[in-house]
Amino acid sequence: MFDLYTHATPNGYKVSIALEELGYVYSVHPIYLSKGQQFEAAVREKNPNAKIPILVDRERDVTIYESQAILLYLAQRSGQLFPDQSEPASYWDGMQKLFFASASIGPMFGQRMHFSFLAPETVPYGIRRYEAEGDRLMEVCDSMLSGREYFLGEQYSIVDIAVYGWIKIAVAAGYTLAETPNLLAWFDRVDARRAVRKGLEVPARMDPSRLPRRKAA
Ligand SMILES: N[C@@H](CCC(=O)N[C@@H](CS)C(=O)NCC(=O)O)C(=O)O
Repeated sequence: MFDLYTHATPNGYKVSIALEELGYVYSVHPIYLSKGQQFEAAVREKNPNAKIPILVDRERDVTIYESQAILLYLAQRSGQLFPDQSEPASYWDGMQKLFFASASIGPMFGQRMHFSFLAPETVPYGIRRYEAEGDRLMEVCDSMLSGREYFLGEQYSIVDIAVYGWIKIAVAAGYTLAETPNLLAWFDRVDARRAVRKGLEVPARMDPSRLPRRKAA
């Protein structure tokens, strides 16, 4: 029913986790980023921004990129994992947190991984800036989770899936959640879900040992 173009990355995992949670049948098409396969014409015609994840819903002839848009599509298609528009306060609480995941969590955590682990040169200002912003965002998440099991309250949702992708890679890279106890409890709760474990196997298990050592500023 679905074709998922993905790789073992935070954004890729979000979609495989959601598909597993919803029990949808899907074919996996691994895109090897290190080989530059995201720039091939067949990928660019699905996503002009040349990035994974991309989801094709063959039944409806719909192709979507941007991980939060894909999560919202799956939630609306299934009628699960997100508040209904008939409950405006809950719906917009979910929307603002999805945008927060798109505009803050993904870009800032991505830059932190880049400057602290992957950049070919050591840029102390870049390291300091994104380490501080990453720490600050983990505190923001911690405050959002105060007194709540999940980002939207009692109900697990695509907001949890969107944030989990990046917290998972941060933990795998050696960041601790000890200073953010609400985030730590939430992470353990989400990490233990069967669909999350299965989604993390798609397309292949992440190997954090492949990351270079963390750079000092
Ligand atoms: N905002 C996009 C970001 C997608 C993204 O950056 N994907 C990365 C992998 S996590 C990628 O395809 N990188 C390849 C490249 O930048 O060339 C989303 O949420 O889907």
